[in-house]
Parts: sequence; C-alpha cells; structure tokens
Amino acid sequence: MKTGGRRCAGPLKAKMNRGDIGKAVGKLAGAKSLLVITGAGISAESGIPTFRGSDGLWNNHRAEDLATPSAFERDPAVVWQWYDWRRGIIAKAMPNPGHLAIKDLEGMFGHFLLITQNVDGLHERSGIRNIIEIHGNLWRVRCVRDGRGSMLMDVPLKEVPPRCACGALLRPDVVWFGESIPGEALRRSFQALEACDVLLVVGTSGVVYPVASFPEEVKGNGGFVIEINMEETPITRAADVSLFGRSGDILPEIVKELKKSR
Ligand code: BJW
Repeated sequence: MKTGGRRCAGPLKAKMNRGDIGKAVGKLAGAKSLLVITGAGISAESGIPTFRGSDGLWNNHRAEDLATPSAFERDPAVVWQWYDWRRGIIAKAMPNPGHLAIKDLEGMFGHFLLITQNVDGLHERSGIRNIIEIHGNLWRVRCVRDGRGSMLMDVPLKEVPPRCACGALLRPDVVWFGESIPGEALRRSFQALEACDVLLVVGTSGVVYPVASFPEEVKGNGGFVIEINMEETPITRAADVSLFGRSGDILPEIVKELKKSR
C-alpha cells in the first residue's frame, strides 16, 4: 500500500485491503495515545466542498483572492460573500459517520487529541471534547479594531461585510495564508505530536503548513502514522499504512474492528 518515494498526489493506485485495516487496528489496539488530524476530506461526505481537487473551492476561486489578509483589505465584501456562501452550505450539513467514528475513538484512548484544519465546526457538533481548530472557526468573528471575538450565526448575513457595534469591520476568525497559527494551538499541537504513539491523518491534501509537516514530526519521534484519503498525497510517503477510500466508510470499520480486539 505504501508507495515509496512519490511526493505528489496522484490517481488512486491501490485499493484498501483487509491486511491494511488489520495492521492499522493492531497498532491502535496497542496504543495509549492517539492524535488525529483532519482536513476538508472528512467533511466532504457531509456535502461540504473541499479546497483542492476537481470539485474543490480553489477551482473557482484563487486562494490569494480570498483567503489572505491582503484580499480582505482590498475587498472585504468579496471575501465575506464567499464566507457567507460557505456558511449557508455548512449550516445545512450534519456530521457524517467519519466524524462520529472519531468521536467514538476519543472514548477509547486515555490520551486523545483531534487537530482539525476545518473551520466548519462539524467535529464539535459530533460531541468531541479534545479538539484544536488550528485554522479557526467560521462561525466566530473578530473586530479588526480591537480583536475582540464573538459568534455570528446569521445565515445569510444581515449585512455584507458585517460590522462590529463599534463600527469597525468584522472578519472571520480563521487563519489565512501568511498568518500565524495562534500560539497556544501550536504549542499544544507540538506537545501532542511528541507524545502520541499513533497519528491518524484523515482527508487532507497535506500541502498546507504547518500541518503538512506533522506526520514527519511524529515519524521523527518514533510514532506510527496511518493515513486515510481517497488518493495518494505527499503524506503517503511518511505513512506506515495508507488506507485509500472514503473516511466515512473506513473510520467506522476501524472502530468496529478495534472494539472487537479489546
Ligand atoms: C477525502 C474524501 C473522503 C476528499 N474521504 N478523504 C513551509 C513551507 C512552505 C510554505 C509555508 C511553510 N510554512 C508556512 C507556509 C505558508 C503557508 C503554506 O502552507 N503554503 C503552502 C500552500 C505552500 N502556510 C501558512 O501561511 C500558514 N501560516 C503559517 O504557517 O504561519 C507562519 C508562516 C507564514 C508564512 C511563511 C512561513 C511561516 C497558515 C495556513 C492557513 C491555511 N488557511 C486555509 C483557509 C482557512 C480558512 C477557511 O477555511 O476559509 O485553510 S487554506 C485551506 O487549506 C484551509 C484548509 O484548512 C487548508 C488545508 O486544506 P485541506 O484540509 O488539506 O483540504 P484539501 O481540499 O486540500 O484536501 C482534501 C483532501 O481530502 C484531498 O486529499 C482529498 O483526496 C481528500 N478527500 N474526499 C477521505 N470522502
């Protein structure tokens, strides 16, 4: 299943087989500490578009036009229209069997942390407790004048761009390209990368840093890396096991087998 030196994402080269699931479950059964990382792929089966790939958000919108501080400075209304559209899709979406299986995994490990790159809030809605939303949350906003954060749940937005009571612009409380990951989230992430026995990486293209470097970090610390994705990614090279297919199929299967083995 591992593909050796391939660096680039490519077409699906191999299908998951029972041996790979067995190897993953065997390792999980002996692990005390599990770290899970998710990306847009985990929410794809809830009907939320991913960023890259044939149906990805970046096909119609250039990242530099929408997910950067300079884009927001140039045209906050355009950026907010994009977020308003995505908030409309996410408001109707529900956690899928992949989200629910990760919630089940949380209950099976003494030490568990989920680091999600997603801003959709679906993991939280699955009931998970130990979570870092490393790129923020698109239901939270903050005032560009004083940085104060609040929730803004209106769908659609009442005004675009939305404004704070003080009259300044509000921005989505998410991390755009070129912005730093909040210090506390990064510190806790690196602590978990050092401490985990197993890292499970689900539905990310593995091209956006710093998360793209996390699998190599875990390998460097002697941890075991399991990847779940529809296709090969740059992470496939670092992964000890790669399971190719839908996370909403594979994760419940892992939970089922893990319960049997305990
Ligand atoms: C399925 C599936 C199914 C589908 N089942 N799977 C080091 C080297 C080079 C560059 C940098 C570096 N360090 C920092 C940078 C710059 C930059 C960066 O990474 N650039 C790269 C593009 C090269 N990083 C940053 O700027 C970060 N900040 C930072 O590091 O600060 C310090 C610093 C700054 C500058 C220089 C150096 C240091 C911040 C990154 C913020 C990313 N923000 C976004 C938007 C968030 C808000 C929003 O949502 O609007 O985050 S961009 C976008 O990409 C979003 C995502 O979280 C992120 C990752 O995407 P993800 O989740 O992987 O989605 P996709 O679509 O790419 O992949 C989906 C996958 O699912 C695919 O593989 C499918 O196959 C799979 N899939 N269906 C399983 N059913």
